[in-house]
Amino acid sequence: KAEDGYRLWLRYDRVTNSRLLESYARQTRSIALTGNTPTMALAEKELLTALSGLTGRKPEITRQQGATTTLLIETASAKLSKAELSTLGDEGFIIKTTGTGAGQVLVITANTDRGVLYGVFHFLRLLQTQESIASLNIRSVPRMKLRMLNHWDNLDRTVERGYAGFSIWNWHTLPGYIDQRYTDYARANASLGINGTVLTNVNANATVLTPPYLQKVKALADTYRPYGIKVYLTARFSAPVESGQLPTADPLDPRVQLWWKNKISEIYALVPDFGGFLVKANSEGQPGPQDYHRNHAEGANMLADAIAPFKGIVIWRAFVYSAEVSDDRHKQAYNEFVPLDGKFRPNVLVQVKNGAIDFMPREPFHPLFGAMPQTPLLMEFQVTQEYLGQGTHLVYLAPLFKECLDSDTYSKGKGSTVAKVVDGSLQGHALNGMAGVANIGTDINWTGHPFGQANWYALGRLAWDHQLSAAAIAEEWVRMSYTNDPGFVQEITRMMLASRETMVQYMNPIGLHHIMATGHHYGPAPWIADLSRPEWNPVYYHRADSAGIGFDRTSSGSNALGQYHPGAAATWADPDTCPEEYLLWFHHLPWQHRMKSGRSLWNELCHQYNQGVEGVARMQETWEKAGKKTDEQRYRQVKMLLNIQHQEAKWWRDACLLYFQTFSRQPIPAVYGQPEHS
Ligand code: GCW
Repeated sequence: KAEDGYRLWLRYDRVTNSRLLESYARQTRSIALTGNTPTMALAEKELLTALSGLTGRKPEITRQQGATTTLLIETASAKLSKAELSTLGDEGFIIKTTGTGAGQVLVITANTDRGVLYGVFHFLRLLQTQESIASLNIRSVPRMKLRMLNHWDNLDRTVERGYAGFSIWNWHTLPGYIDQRYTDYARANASLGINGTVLTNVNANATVLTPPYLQKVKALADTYRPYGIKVYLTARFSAPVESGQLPTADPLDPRVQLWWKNKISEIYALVPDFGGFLVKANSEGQPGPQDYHRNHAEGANMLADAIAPFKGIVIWRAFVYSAEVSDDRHKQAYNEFVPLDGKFRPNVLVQVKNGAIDFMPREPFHPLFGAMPQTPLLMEFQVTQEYLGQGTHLVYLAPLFKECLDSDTYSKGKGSTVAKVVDGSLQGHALNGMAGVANIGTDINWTGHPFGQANWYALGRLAWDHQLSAAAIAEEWVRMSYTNDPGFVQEITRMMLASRETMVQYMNPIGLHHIMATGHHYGPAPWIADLSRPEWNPVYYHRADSAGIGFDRTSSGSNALGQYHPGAAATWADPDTCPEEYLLWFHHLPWQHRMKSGRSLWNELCHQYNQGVEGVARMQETWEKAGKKTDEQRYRQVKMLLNIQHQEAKWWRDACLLYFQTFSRQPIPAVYGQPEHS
């Protein structure tokens, strides 16, 4: 069955529990779905497909509630009080059992059709995960306004840091041809509540802003609109120059301002609900306002003013570091952006990566969170596993996302979590959100690694509700994507939850970071030292020498720690209180440093690396046992990938330990396993 991976978590396989099957069939026997907008039509179609699969019976769907209606789906249902509806906003929904006896009806309602569609997907999830629907009273409102995917997709269909084939958007056949995959992509996103997508790479040139490409963008926007998904584009700052029309892109030049105004009107004429722009400026060689001695706020505000009349927004990335600044790369974004707090227009958000370096296996939260109270900060997570084993390693990322979201910035006292910064509640920002750099491509299963789908899923679920636990999300995903078999669910959920820590252990234990090979960022290369820019060299980050290892970021070193609120920094500042997972991130410590385990730092490093390898071996065992309960195709795929992961975990361990041993000059304790190639 070639489609095993293609159906994602929307498989809708027959419910195996006969008692539940019976109750689901009864409750969905007669559906009234009022309204016939495109969005309601999608809800209807999804219900038909899903219920036919789940219950084996095609439900009867009418336009009006009748005496026999068991499930009523309508916008602003009179079955609910105005007061109940008033708390739902534009996107929240209610699923509620109303009435009694023969008059009992299950109602799915919201203030908008979009909200109803989200409610329908939620309802279907209950069936897919085999929850009781006998008596429901669910109210769900997204905690964040912008729930987005960022695609680093180029118009030639290559995907920067994409490991699942090519870009799903075939710009050549657009706008005339709408691939089925475009709509399945939208369904999958809508099922999670994702409501925005940036179609183009932050490093892309300005071609997408030319008239022929805007026609193609329009075709995609038209396709996504009924699913509640808005389209955004990256805006290359030098576009006015690249277009050949102006000699400058200086944001304070009236010709430049006019150019953008015109361009934006042109876009809105085609896409009236266009979301706005995502901009990477003055970072890694991209053009930006600083080329004209203007700051980031001046650049962002110019675009913001031009797009404001259309209610569009500008998302300005804070991922900046430059060769000219010799200071710790960790500090650069903070140094550039904090002084600009309060200077951005109200329709600008600053998008901040979860950590200050770059999507490492483990990073402390970015010091900008909590440090720009007057500016809405949008979270940028990476779903694609650039530094995390890419498309071959099984790494479930919800624990990483949660670790960051749950971190306490202390910016307004204890409990000022990153989640509260990005959901806007801490500082009262109505504009707020979370984005994930997508891992989606043309691969038949969308994400390359079958378990990569779980990371797309988790990103969407957490953007909707960051209070969900990583375990709950994994469990849902496993049930929907594989089976409700309790043993399988338990074992595979456990495997997923451990996978991120295992990856940290075999790649970057104890706070090590950025020791991947330069360029592709895949395997280990802590020895690289000769690249032109110091901060591209792994040796810059681990700083191993005969005395010890780690990056001193305390006041005796780069003092990146000084950028955090004292409440957060206090425990990190002292090696004795610093959680060991961040130890070498903040401290350079002697090889003999005593760890909590009683081991020396060197021995602990050996231990951790080896634990990582053993962790993968355990994943292999789990999959071997439980994996047979799934289809042959995915069983074999994951098995082969785990074999590679095991080999590569050993590669990481052996390469890193043999290299670091040249400094520590100590034996690798036999009990932790000798590197195979020593
Ligand atoms: O993680 C790094 C990547 C670049 C990427 C950059 C960014 C899109 O290695 O490929 O460029 O970050 O986030 O801008």
